[in-house]
Amino acid sequence: TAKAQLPAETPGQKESRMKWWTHDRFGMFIHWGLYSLPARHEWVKNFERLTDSAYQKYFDNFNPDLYDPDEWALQAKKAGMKYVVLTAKHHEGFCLFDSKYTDYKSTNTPVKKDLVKLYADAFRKQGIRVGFYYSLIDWHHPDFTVDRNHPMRDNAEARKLNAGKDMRKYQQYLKNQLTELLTQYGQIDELFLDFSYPGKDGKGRDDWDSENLLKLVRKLQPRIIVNDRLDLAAVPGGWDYQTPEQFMPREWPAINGQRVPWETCQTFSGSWGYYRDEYSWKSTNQLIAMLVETVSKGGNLLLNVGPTARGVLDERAQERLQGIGDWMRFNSRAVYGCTQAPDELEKPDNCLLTYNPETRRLYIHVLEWPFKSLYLKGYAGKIKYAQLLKDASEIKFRTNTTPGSHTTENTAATDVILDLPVNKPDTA
Ligand code: FHN
Repeated sequence: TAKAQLPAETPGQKESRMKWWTHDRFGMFIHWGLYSLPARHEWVKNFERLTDSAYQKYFDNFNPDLYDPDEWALQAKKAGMKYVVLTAKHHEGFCLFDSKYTDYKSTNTPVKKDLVKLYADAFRKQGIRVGFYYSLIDWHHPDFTVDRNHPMRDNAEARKLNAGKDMRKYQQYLKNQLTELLTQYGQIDELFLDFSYPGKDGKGRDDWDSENLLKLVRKLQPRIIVNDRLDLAAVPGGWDYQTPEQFMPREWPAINGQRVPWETCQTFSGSWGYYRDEYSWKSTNQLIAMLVETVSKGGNLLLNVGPTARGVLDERAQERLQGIGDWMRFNSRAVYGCTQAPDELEKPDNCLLTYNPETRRLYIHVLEWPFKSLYLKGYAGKIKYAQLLKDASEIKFRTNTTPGSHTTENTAATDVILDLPVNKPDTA
């Protein structure tokens, strides 16, 4: 297929299109599908080499009777999440929406509902921008060839069926379903396509017909923000943001010295789908620090929940969302509209910095409360006023006032000393 010319866009146009995203910083990822029934990882079909017929029992029993997307949306809103991305279809191929191109969809299961429609309406009602995750990979579709990532990769029979098959029918299926998702559910603000694995026995841009797919996406939703997993890294306009997954970049990712938009997607517990028996859950404080560190490096955090097969969020997730929301109530000003602090401002020990370039306010996130003084090297003349964010109580600051005496703090005249309360007040 001839490769499409992707729509040209100036850096200023892209910046304007992504302005809300760069401002909002914090979104909810939702991984939900048939894999919520086995409840032991969204790759269970792959890890356990399950055939379609072995997996069918999850389709036959998919009935999230307690599904209430209004409840999910309220929990996201209270946590301070400004956008949301739901798996409309994950690698298992099961569609949470009423697609006319497959029978493998939620409206044909006992729940009989278009879960995506209910999701989009509920989150929009709370003023939360709506996005989709859509899997390029499909371990159920007959035209998706068996490859090194497929559950049937070790099955000679399945491999033989494959021989000589090309992906053009499947490419059309992708286009048809993305057309449904991008025309029947209102404005879609983010599209998380997942994922390419080019090379031997893999799949990449030619298998997806990526340029034509992306051209279609941009035609249907011109303002949409698209991730970097179509294997178009080297193609101008081939992606909008980088997607470091379950890790924290050491610094703001850059290409040829140019910092790029990025969104790290993270889980509470390591698994994306609901995993009943997984116990390595990150603490609320770890998650808050993760959000702050992400923003301190100019990035967005897409934090994932994996609802159960009854359609409710795991209590462990709800507890953490509540804790993050309690923190955001007082501190969201240090997240929304913020980014990495100017390079000339040195980061004090055990602190993270976020900065709002419009208000020119610097936020110092103190991870380890120091005894009495917080040293700001080279900040002299740069600070007008300092306060604790939570209660707006003033924090006095000075340069070193008694050089040479036994009380000297050995700081240079260009340094500033913030005199913090000795004990971290619960208002900090
Ligand atoms: O294989 C998927 C995985 O299940 C999950 O959806 C993540 C989320 O970014 N993406 C792929 C792994 O990179």
